Amino acid sequence: MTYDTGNIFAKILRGELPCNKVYEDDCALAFHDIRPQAPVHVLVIPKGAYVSYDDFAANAPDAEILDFTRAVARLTRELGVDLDSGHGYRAITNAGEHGVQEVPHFHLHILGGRNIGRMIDPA
Ligand code: DGP
Repeated sequence: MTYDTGNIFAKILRGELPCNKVYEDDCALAFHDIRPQAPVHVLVIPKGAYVSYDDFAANAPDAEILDFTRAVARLTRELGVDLDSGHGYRAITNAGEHGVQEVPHFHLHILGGRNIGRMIDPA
């Protein structure tokens, strides 16, 4: 799947649209989800142009995957949802049609601040 440079998160990365930023480093940006589904609902995205987790996992250079993963750990600690200082969280990424992905730039949802409940709606 070709990366669409006009997607909303690409515009946020270019500074063309605002976001409520909570974390940024060389490889990643994290900001509050516009439609929060938990007290903590933050999206973390790589700065590289990847359509989905599937694209990122298959095609990103090793260093980018490592840096992104470490950025997630720093973010969860800053958010206070990590297992040392907090009560945990759920990390979700939606990919493609069956994953019901809305924005075609890879993003990880970090959900916490309460017990998140069942993993998926069984319906
Ligand atoms: P999904 O692609 O299905 O994983 O969901 C995309 C998420 O992105 C959804 O929870 C709402 C959020 N979102 C969509 N547009 C914006 C936006 O412009 N700003 C922010 N902060 N979040 C957005």
